[in-house]
Amino acid sequence: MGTAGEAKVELIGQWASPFVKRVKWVLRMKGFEYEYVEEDVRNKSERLLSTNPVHKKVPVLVHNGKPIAVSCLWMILFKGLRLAFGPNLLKTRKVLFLKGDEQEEVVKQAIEALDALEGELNAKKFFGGDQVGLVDIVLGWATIWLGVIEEVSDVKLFDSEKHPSLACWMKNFTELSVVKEDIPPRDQLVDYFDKIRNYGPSLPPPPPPPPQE
Ligand SMILES: N[C@@H](CCC(=O)N[C@@H](CS)C(=O)NCC(=O)O)C(=O)O
Repeated sequence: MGTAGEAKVELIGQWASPFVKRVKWVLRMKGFEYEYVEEDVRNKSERLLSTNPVHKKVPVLVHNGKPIAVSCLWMILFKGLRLAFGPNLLKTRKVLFLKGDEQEEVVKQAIEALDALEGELNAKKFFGGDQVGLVDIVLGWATIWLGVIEEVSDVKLFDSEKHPSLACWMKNFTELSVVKEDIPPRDQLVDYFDKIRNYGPSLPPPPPPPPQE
């Protein structure tokens, strides 16, 4: 069991989830110790169902036995980000499940979002300047999962020539020790999301074993 001062902190997560990774990044950057509990999202544990009875999703942060509504926190942030950057980059995930015209429309929106982020970064190291901040953490999934989505969906979203600031940011972000130490193996992510694409989001086949914590 992890501790933060006298507090006991647990994170219920799943190895391939970008949402879970965000929470891990924050906890690690802030120096909190925590216990990580891997969840099988296809065969949800009593613990997950009792700590997140409404959404039944990971991540769930449990602080001194009390679950914290992580989703609510991120929803507030996403709202702010949507306002700041126009089309939500997170919609990119939909590319995985779409084909034809519908997929093309989401691809167009994702590229617009990347263009807006490129303008926002404007050669800065991180979105807030020299120091990594919450915007980087919220968007940080893109440094790992965007390429996976592109590969699995056979689409091109990110272009390092058109998005040079984002290319540098991706490198800067993935070089942070808290990020670098905990990147899931790319081939396992591709395999996992390929299965999700083929079987649908709600019924993926068994995931591969999680990489070592
Ligand atoms: N907005 C939610 C999204 C969480 C989410 O979608 N988690 C996925 C894993 S990436 C999950 O638990 N899926 C299980 C399910 O849909 O039943 C949050 O930020 O907590």
